Amino acid sequence: MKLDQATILKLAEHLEECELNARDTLKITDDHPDMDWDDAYAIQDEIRRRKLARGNKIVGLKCGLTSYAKMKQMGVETPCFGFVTDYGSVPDGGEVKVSELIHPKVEPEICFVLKHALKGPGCHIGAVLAATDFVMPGIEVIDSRYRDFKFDLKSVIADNTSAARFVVGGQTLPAEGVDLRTLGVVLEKNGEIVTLASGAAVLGHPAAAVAALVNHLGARGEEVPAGTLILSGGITEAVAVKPGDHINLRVQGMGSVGCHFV
Ligand code: 0L1
Ligand code: MG
Repeated sequence: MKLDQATILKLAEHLEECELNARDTLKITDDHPDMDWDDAYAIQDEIRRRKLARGNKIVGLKCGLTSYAKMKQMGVETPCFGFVTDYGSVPDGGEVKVSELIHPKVEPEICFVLKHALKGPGCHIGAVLAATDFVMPGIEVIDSRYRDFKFDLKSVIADNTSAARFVVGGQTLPAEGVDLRTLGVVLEKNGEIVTLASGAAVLGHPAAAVAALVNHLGARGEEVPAGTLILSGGITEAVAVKPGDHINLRVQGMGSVGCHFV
């Protein structure tokens, strides 16, 4: 690690205050160009600790930048991992208040709920599918705290991978009942199709993103417990939204899930 503990605490406080007050900032690597990956995750861990200390709950994990479309859109080549919160959970068909966010975008995702714990290293698609209770459609609302979404991967990791809000819904399916690679997803904004793709856009198979998350946490000695909700990452590029927009995600054989931006 390159940063001392005081700097990690200060950066976590700064990024979390930006999140909670919907205020943007410059990427933190501008002032800390030497920070390393461990520093980045240590800042994210401190943000998580602050939320837990405040009484918030961590209700799921997320994989970010797992599709080639997203990597290309953001100019990075490696996935990243974060968490989602109780206050970030929006009911299917519910409202997302844009005034609480900076510059939200939406991503269509396949979400996994585990029936068995998973621990890396060595986790693979087969282990993920065997441990999955069901999969379901989800919309992630991302909201980078960095001005104009201008960042590098370490800054994004520290900023809890732009996590803001999420909606899960539609129909759940057992993972063995569906080929997640050929699964078609269609994202609509105000009734018009804005982007579409199939599950294989996520690292060849959405379960590969979950395996990567499990291996990442395994390297830190952490297990992913049974019952965990995991967002496997945006299947397409992210789509900007504004007040008045209605977003609907249709996933082949799994119905649809949606939300309104107000
Ligand atoms: O969930 C995601 O793929 C977001 C990762 C962070 C990068 C971004 O804000 O687009
Ligand atoms: Mg995402």
